[in-house]
Amino acid sequence: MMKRIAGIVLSIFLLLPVHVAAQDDTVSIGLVAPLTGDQAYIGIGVLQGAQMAVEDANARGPVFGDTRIKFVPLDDQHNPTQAVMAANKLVSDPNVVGVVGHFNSSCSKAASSIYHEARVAQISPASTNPEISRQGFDTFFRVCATDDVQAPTAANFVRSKLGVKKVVILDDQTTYGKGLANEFEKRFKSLGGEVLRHDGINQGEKDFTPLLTKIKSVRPELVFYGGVYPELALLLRQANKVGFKTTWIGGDGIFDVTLIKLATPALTEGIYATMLGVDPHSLPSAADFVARYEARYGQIGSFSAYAYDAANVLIEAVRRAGSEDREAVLKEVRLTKDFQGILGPVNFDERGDAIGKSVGIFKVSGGKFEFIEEVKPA
Ligand code: ABU
Repeated sequence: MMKRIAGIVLSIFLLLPVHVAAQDDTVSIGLVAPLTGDQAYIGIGVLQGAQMAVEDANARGPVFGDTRIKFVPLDDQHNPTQAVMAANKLVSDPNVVGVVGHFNSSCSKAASSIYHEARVAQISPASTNPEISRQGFDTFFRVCATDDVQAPTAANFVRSKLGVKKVVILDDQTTYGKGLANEFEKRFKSLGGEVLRHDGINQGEKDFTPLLTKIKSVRPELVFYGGVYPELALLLRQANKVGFKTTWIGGDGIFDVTLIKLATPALTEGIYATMLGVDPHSLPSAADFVARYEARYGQIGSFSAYAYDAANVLIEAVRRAGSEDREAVLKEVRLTKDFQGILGPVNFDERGDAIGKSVGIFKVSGGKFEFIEEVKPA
């Protein structure tokens, strides 16, 4: 009998380390955004939002069994080549079941075929170009509105609310910037507006004064900018240098406090931007996240709450799948129904696009983006 008890005790003792090891089991979720370079501020906001979702989930306990979530952030520097390298790195790790990312449409699009081939769910918090979800990849999802909604909203506002007839359009020739600008042009012309010029710039370019001088000479009432904030900050500074004063509007890519810091509050005063919804500060559902984020990091990034929602959709899918099987997780992401995100319910259509997401219009006033109105989807 004593021998039997000793045997049981020994077996329990031998089993213990195995049990402890099982508690260290993880399933990995990737995050890819521009974490270095001139878009790092917005990218780090995305990283921090997703990271908080993972930390919150792990604080609640294992996602299934003894398994907790491991967070694997990678930097794509808003460069599609780097994005593909990051995607290849993530999918080569069999522990990775899903990815929050990327931020830039050009990067999300370039990486999407890698995730598709590897059956890894990709949920972008911010990539708004409509073409990404039209490639037929059942692995792509996003929690934000798309530019075929965002740009017409801007054009309607410019034409009807601001009463502007003659514009110049500038874009940064990226998947996002060009797509947004083209959609704006289409709707603006259909409303009887006139496009005096439509020019392309290059990301990373530093001297826009020759172009701005030409634009100044056609005297537009407004310039629509399709691109991200670093180049717009330079454009505004150099427009001031060449004595070109007009009204500017851009999309969610310019919606970042860094624009105001880089270009100065004075030169950004009165600039309009569309954003993919309302200010999270005004949403009771986002209050807890915003308070915790801002206590820890300072002002919430423009896409931090979107990243939090995207990561939580993915985490919830892993929980429902109860498995590290990529196909099982993917199936659960697809089955997402009325997920209660902090920015509102998340549902996907058959392409993986978010259903029912609105677009907000903001104006820089006193060094801050002030909310003007929300345009709900038709
Ligand atoms: N949607 C804003 C910037 C990210 C992108 O779509 O490229």
